[in-house]
Amino acid sequence: FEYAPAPESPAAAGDIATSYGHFIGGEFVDSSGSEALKTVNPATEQVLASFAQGTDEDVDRAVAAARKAFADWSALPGSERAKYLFRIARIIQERSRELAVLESIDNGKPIRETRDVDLPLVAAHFFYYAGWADKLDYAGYGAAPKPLGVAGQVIPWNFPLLMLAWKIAPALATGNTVVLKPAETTPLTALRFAEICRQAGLPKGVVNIVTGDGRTGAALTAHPDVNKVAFTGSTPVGRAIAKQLAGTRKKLSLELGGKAANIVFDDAPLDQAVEGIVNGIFFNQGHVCCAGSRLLVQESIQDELLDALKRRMGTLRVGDPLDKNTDIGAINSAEQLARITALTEIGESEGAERWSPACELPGTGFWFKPTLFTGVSQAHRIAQEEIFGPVLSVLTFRTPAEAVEKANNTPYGLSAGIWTEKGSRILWMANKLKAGVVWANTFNKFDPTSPFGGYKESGYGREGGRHGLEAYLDV
Ligand code: TXE
Repeated sequence: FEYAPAPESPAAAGDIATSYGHFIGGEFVDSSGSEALKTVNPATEQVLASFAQGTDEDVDRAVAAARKAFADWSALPGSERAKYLFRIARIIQERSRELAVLESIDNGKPIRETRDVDLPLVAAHFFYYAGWADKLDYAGYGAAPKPLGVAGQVIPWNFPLLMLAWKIAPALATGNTVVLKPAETTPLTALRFAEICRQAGLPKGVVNIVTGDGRTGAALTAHPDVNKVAFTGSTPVGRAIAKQLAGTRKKLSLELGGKAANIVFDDAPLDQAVEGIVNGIFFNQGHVCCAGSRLLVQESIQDELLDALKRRMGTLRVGDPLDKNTDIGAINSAEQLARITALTEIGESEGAERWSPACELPGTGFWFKPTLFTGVSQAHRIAQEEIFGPVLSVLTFRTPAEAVEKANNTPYGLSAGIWTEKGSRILWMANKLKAGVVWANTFNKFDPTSPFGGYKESGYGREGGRHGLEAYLDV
């Protein structure tokens, strides 16, 4: 592969401070405690910055600031709130190169993705929900739906800024105020977003960012003056939050794990399906809750499809996230790399056959080769558990009914993909699949107008679209 434009410069990420506090009441403030965490560039293992481990007192201050701001913010006409959201969206567009580079170095994902997927979608969510802010009466809820109050939002590390946008844009459009806790391995773009709130002149306290690990997250979700909790992350933590909130009057939405089936029928356009399979599992290193981590292939085309897939996997470039040619970047953390490694070892010990293309991995940093498991049966752990890495488990089926049965046979139900030329089969399958999103002849397509969320242990509530407003309104 010859075409190699110069890699993106880390300097384009702008100034990164050596240490960060929180963003509370419109100001950057120190933590009340002394504990600090570090965020590293997963491609180099170099420390990027240290940041505060939010204490109960910090969370308390942030919730108080959000409460104070709520009265005026919720009383603003929707058209006025919309102006702030439009302004934020435009600043994100103007600063998108800086944000894309910052996201790539803090998260490890390829610049091509942060530049072409994450950042455009982040802006799109603010534009989209800005459009709703003065039209809530038409959202299908009858006259004058009311905001809930202070939203406590906890997000993961796989799409740091995009998850922030999914949470903050609808909350603000509907008149709520926010305390958001980013993940402990990727706090930098959320802290940069705090600067953007200032640049947009957002009233103080409408958005507050408190950093820290799960302890800070638990303090936020448990806070008695939080009215609404929105969480994206692992199923065990989602379950713990649901228990914690039982008996309180807090409204809760959960977006948890997945184990999506990408189902390929013998009449599918194979080249297109191969691209969809590759995009489905290797996009964002497979750190995607809706990743197509199980390939269900119709038995008669198994050999042909797997040959084509292996050839395509052989062309994937793993390495420097800032290289514009890179397809698969760094695994986000040493912990996540250890989880992926452990589950793939279990896959081998359970008898599945493992294959990866020959590829050189950089010496430092956290990396994992694109990996394929064949001979996987439904009972195998690699067919049931979320690996959250670039690892695809292949199963086969003979009939559409068998494909549905296998696709639905996991505790999750977030997404699925179908590849076939038959429109009637797409509709039949989509009805039978227990998944919040079903893609047909494509995969991992996102749009702010479409609701996203899970069935079963993938969670409840929807983000995106008109349905995404519901999570932040009393009707
Ligand atoms: O998730 P956690 P981790 C899955 C994926 C991955 C696994 C572990 O399978 O391998 O989870 O990832 C905060 N109360 N997903 O450990 O712990 C935490 O600080 C409140 C799928 O990173 O769930 C972070 O901000 N908050 C997923 C966020 O929760 C708590 C995305 C997610 O961390 C908390 C991420 C607590 N008790 C992981 N404990 C998806 N659905 O996309 C932790 N947190």
